[in-house]
Amino acid sequence: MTRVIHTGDTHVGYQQYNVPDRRDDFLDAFRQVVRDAIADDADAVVHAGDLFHDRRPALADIMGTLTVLEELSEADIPFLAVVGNHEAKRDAQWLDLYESLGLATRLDDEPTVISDTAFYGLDFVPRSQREDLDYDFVPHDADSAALVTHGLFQPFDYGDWDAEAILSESSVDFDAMLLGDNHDPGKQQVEDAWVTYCGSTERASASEREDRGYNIVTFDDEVRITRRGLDTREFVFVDVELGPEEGVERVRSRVGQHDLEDAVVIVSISGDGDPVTPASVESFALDRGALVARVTDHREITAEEQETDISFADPDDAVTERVRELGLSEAAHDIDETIRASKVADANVKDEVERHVRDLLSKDSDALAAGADGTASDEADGTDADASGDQGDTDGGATVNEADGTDGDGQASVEEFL
Ligand SMILES: [Mn+2]
Repeated sequence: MTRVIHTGDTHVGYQQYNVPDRRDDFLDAFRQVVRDAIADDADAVVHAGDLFHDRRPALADIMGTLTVLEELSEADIPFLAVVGNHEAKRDAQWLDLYESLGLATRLDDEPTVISDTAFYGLDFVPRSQREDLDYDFVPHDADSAALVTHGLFQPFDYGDWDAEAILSESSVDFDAMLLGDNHDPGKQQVEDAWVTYCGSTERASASEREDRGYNIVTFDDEVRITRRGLDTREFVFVDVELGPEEGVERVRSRVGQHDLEDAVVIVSISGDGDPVTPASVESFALDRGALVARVTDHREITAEEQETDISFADPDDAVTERVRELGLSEAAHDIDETIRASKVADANVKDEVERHVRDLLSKDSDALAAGADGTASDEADGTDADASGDQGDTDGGATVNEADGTDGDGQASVEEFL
């Protein structure tokens, strides 16, 4: 019997919302996984990619991760990993550094046998290069075998890489595929194998509402997958649907019903009612001890109301308002978020947008068509393509121009980023 912890998408070094505490949170979550493995005396920790958020992690992140891996190593528990899309470099990987220090094993097409299970690895492979893969693995004589890899796999939603095809083409019979990339955990049976995502260990975006955790995978006569939760930063999600004539007071009162101390507060406004200045809700939450507060207003506000509502107290708010006026598709909004907001590190923006656009277009060739509610498409034509280097820019005027670069009225303008 072999019992391993399957984790991934730890995104160490991600300073989410530009708050240093959040950067610590991502390392803390990874440390928790490792300490659980030690407490449980797991046979190994298997990491399915995106150990780091950025392919150029800061020295503090490299050192912090080193310290965590040393703890694991002192407990004689192997760390087996593959390279994800966030951290992949063209030449040597950070994982190789840890491997050279005896702290990690980079899984590949040769078996790494732990107890009576053979583990293999396949790093993230960009879609354009997948046709060249032959899924040829060196044979093993262990009782069970698992493939650890990173990508969006069918049969899960949004998959663009077919797990069933990999299982049938592989020269080794795998009992399980241990996956990273999709931050939502899940498991499905494909033919005779279990295909499972462990999920991220901290919320890397506000869409990751469910509690975070990891998988415990046991290889015996059969494969068993259970989950264990992690104690991560508190997120408070407040979804407010405003009725006619309701406004900021209603939003504040809903937000005020929660314990906000040290929490990340994510407020989502929909429905009807009066204009609400996000900054007024955000400062309300911060006054009550929130670490971070973010407000998204999903209502359609007319241009007339908009003019009286824009506050330049915070240029980011003004940009958010302006971007909403542009009538972008959901897809273009996503891309704007990638480029302009702090979610993706500067160095990764170009690749992330490229990957995202490819994914979107492969699913729906109209994905980047302008949203139906566009009111300002004329102004949207200034396609400044230099946004990727300028995320830190706090000059309101300049940032508004950069936001135009993601204009959804043209695939053409988006393609300038590629
Ligand atoms: Mn990830």
